[in-house]
Order: sequence, then C-alpha cells, then structure tokens
Amino acid sequence: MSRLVLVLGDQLSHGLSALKKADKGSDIVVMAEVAEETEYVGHHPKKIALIFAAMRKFSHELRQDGWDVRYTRLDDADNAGSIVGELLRRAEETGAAGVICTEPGEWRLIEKLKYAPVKTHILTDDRFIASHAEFEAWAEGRKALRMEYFYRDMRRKTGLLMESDKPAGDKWNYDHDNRKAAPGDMSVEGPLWFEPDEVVEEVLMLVEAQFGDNFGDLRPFGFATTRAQALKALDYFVEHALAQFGDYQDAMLKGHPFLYHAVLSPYLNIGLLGPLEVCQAVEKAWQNGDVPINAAEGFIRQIIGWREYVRGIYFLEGPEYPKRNVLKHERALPAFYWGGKTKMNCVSHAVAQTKEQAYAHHIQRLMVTGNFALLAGIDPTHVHEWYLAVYVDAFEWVESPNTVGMSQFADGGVIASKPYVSSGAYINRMSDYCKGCAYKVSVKTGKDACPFNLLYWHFLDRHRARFSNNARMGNMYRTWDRMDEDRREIVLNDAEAWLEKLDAGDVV
Ligand code: FAD
Ligand code: DLZ
Ligand code: SF4
Repeated sequence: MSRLVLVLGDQLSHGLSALKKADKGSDIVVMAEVAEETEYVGHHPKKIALIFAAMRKFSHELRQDGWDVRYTRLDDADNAGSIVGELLRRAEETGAAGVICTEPGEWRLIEKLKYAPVKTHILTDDRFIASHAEFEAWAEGRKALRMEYFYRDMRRKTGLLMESDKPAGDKWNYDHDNRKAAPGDMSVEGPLWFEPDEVVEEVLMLVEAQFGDNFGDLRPFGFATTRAQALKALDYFVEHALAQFGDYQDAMLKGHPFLYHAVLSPYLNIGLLGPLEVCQAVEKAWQNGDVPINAAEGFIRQIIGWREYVRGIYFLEGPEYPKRNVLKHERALPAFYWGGKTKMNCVSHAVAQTKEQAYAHHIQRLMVTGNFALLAGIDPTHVHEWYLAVYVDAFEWVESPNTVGMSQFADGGVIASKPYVSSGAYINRMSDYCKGCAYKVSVKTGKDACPFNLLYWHFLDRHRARFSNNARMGNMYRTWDRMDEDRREIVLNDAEAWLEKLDAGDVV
C-alpha cells in the first residue's frame, strides 16, 4: 500500500530522512504551497518567493528522479489551505494508507502533524550535526549551557579544524582577532545573485498579487533557488569574501548591507545546502592557504557551534520557549520596525535594509534592532514575531533562540550569560551610522542625547535586582553608581521622557 511522503518548504534536501525511508516505486510525495504557512506571521515577500520558487524547482528535480509528486500551488482551486488539509485531500485522492515526514522545525507544525486525523510517522531530521539525543546528553547536569563547550565537542565530532585531538593552531577560538571596525573606504562585492528565470518570475507575480501588502520589497529578487545555484553561491563566498569574514564580522556600513558575510543561511535553512559540506569547503580553503585561520574558524564556529546549539536549545526547552518574558517587558513594537519614521539613523538603516533585502547580518540584528528593543522594554513576543517575519532565513527553531534568548534575554539566561545591551558608543565604534544622525552619540543627556545612551542606564537601573550580582555586569553597575545622584536622576528622567514620546507615537 502506498504512503504519502510530506516534503515541507524548508526540507528541500534530496537526502531528507523521509525520502530515504520512502519507496520510490509505490510512495507519493506531497508538496503544498498553503495559506496557513504563509499567514502565521506576515512573511517578507522575498522569503515567500524564495520558498515557493525553490519548492517548485525541487519538485521538478524529484519528478526527474522518478518520484510521483503531487504538488499544490497556492492558487490551485482545490487547495485545502493547510499542510494537514492537503495531506487529507491527497490521501483521499490516492488511497494512501498513511504519511511519513521528517520532523518540522517548528513545534506548531509538529503538534499539528502529531494529532492529524491521518496516521503520520515523524522521522528524525538528520540534516544537522547533533541529534536531539546528543544535545540532551551534553546538556544533562550542566549548570550553564554555554555554546563554546558544545562547539568544541562538535569540532571533535566532525574533525573540522582538528589536528588529531588538538584544535588547529592550538586555539579553539580566534574571536579575539575578529572584531575590527570597518574602514570607510572598503571595497566589497557582496554575494552572488541570480537572474530570475521563468519559474521564479511566475512565483514573483503570484507573490506580488497575494502578498503585495506585506512588509518588504519583493524586487529585485536574486536568491539561489536550486541546490546547483546555492553551491555556486557557496563557492563564490569562499573565493571572494571568506578571507575577510573574520576581521569584519561585526562591522556595519551604510552602503554595504552584506559586507563579507556569506548570505548562506537561507540556503542552509531550506535544505539546499548542508552544514557539513559548507564547513568542509571553508576548511579546504584554509588548508590550501587561501584564507587565514581566524576567518575559517570564525565561520565554522557559527555553523557547527551557534547554529547547532540554538537548535538544541529550541528542542530542549519545548514549545513554550518562544513565549518567555522573564524581564516582563510589555511595550508594543514601535511602528518604525515596520518602516515608520525614526530619527535614530542606526535603526532606520537596519530596518530599511531589512525591507529591501530581507537580510541583515548578525550584529545589525543583535546590536541595533535587538539592542533597542531590549533597552526600550519591548514585549519579546512582538520582537520574536517581527524577526520571524522579516528575514528570509527565519524559521522558528533558529530564530526564536536567537531573538528570545540571545537578543532579548527573555529566557532568563539559558543562552546568554548577560544581556546584549550597549550604549551608542558600541554602535559608533562598529559602524558609520552615527555620522549624520539627528542624535549625538557623544551626548549623554538632554534632547540631543543618543537614545541608546539614555536607555542603557534606564535598563540597568530598572533591572538592578536581577543583574547587579552578575559578575559580568559588575563594572557597568559600578560606573552607574559612581555617577553623582543628580546626574543619575537627569538620565533616568530624560529616558522616561523619551519613552513617553515613543509611546505617544511621536517621531523619535
Ligand atoms: P554569516 O555571518 O556569514 O554566518 C555564517 C553562517 O553561520 C550563517 O549562514 C548561519 O547559518 C550561521 N550562523 C551565524 N550565527 C548564527 C546564529 N546566531 N544562530 C544560528 N546560525 C548562525 N539566523 C538564521 O539562520 N535564521 C534566523 O531567523 C535568525 N534570526 C536571528 C535573530 C536575531 C535577533 C539574531 C541576533 C540573530 C539571528 N540569526 C538567525 C543569526 C544570524 O544573524 C544569521 O544566521 C546570519 O545573519 C545569517 O547571515 P549570513 O549567512 O550572511 O551569516
Ligand atoms: C515559511 C513557509 C511558507 C511561507 N510557506 C510554506 C508553504 O506554503 N508550504 C510549506 O510546505 N512550507 C512553507 N513554509 C515553511 C514552513 O512554515 C516550515 O516548514 C515550518 O515553519 C517548519 O520549519
Ligand atoms: Fe544610533 Fe545613537 Fe548613533 Fe544615532 S547616535 S546612529 S541613535 S547609536
């Protein structure tokens, strides 16, 4: 008896466990563009277009490979509107006895499939380096789940940058060499883009018609939509940008949205590329002497360290994790996150770039939009929904630990040992945003003061009970406490006044 094999929009890998388990001779692949997946947040149009175009091309590759694929387009008249609805419809159509699928990357969909009125067998997603069981075993009994130690285990497991049982160059982590501010006159090529072909163009027209009101610019669209293209993007990154990746990883420049970043997360996250092959290409470039170790190690750490670690946390912590709010932040997300006006140059640039590209690099996400939200006390659930919507690489398993945990400290420190907050000085050091800003980064109080300066102290003051005993924050509290009392009162009053204007909807 035949079974249905579900392949989701972020499971576009020929080696997917569900495909490996299935019988090409008798089983039937189901792929579906459905309203429910496009509506759980208002996804950026580029993200929807990437997923639909890559799904359509992947289904074509599967057919060429001999599979019977039932593909549903969003505008098909009999589209049931949800993944489970489509499975039921296809089961009735084909007489299939049950469903096999690879575990989705979101608790919401796992629950739906678990309780679907058709027998569904959920298989492990083995496209990652660490399994759930391995991560649980690593986490078991540890007081703190710090990424660095997990990362070292992943280095040992994969053998990447290892010389027998020692790290290459005798150091596990070269981050110390990686925090350079970008010089203003840098020449940067950016990632490899692809001209839309007929399939992509058809999807762009559909997305334009159906999601034209969503936040974000659909065109120009240049993402890779097949594995062959994604492999070219990987080669291009290794050849043109990797060598500088480490040095300027944290830098932010107005005219250069991508700097030396890989822009490979969308392809990794929808399954066009695998984490190990990407890291092996980077390791090879280092072995050939084409890139320095700080670049190769820094990059590999992001993938076998951070990427695997946040996935481990998402599945370890359970379905309620994205709703956590230990700091009890309740302010609504300001309109400028959706493109409304703000006088803060850094936020305005990061949001404008997000609208154009559906992309911002890590430090823009963490230290500009994330930092502001945390300092201003925005409800982390709103922040989470924003990040899940606006970035082309956003799927809950990777987005929520980064947002709720790393960026908003809403999980109480499961991921971060201290909140990622900074005053304007950090943004000024790492970017060219402060030049030309209506606020002055060197001004600490008064109407010209950079809001990050005001809110930084406001944050520390209002969360003193939680953070003053944190060893890594002692210096910050000592600096605050050394200020004379009148000055502290002025800072706090100015911060309050600024937040009142924000709440009143003034352009701030
Ligand atoms: P590079 O800087 O070139 O890094 C190389 C690769 O390392 C990336 O492709 C990515 O796969 C991996 N990586 C790097 N940092 C992380 C990290 N912290 N967590 C997981 N993988 C990492 N990443 C996502 O893939 N999806 C998200 O939805 C997402 N949301 C984020 C939200 C916030 C608030 C923050 C602070 C970070 C988020 N990240 C997310 C992590 C990181 O910002 C992106 O992975 C990175 O910007 C992707 O661009 P890139 O491919 O050019 O990365
Ligand atoms: C993000 C997304 C979107 C926008 N649309 C679809 C879709 O129509 N069909 C589909 O199979 N997957 C889609 N996805 C990806 C899913 O939302 C994703 O598989 C889950 O969030 C689990 O990670
Ligand atoms: Fe951002 Fe402050 Fe710099 Fe303006 S002065 S760009 S608000 S950090």
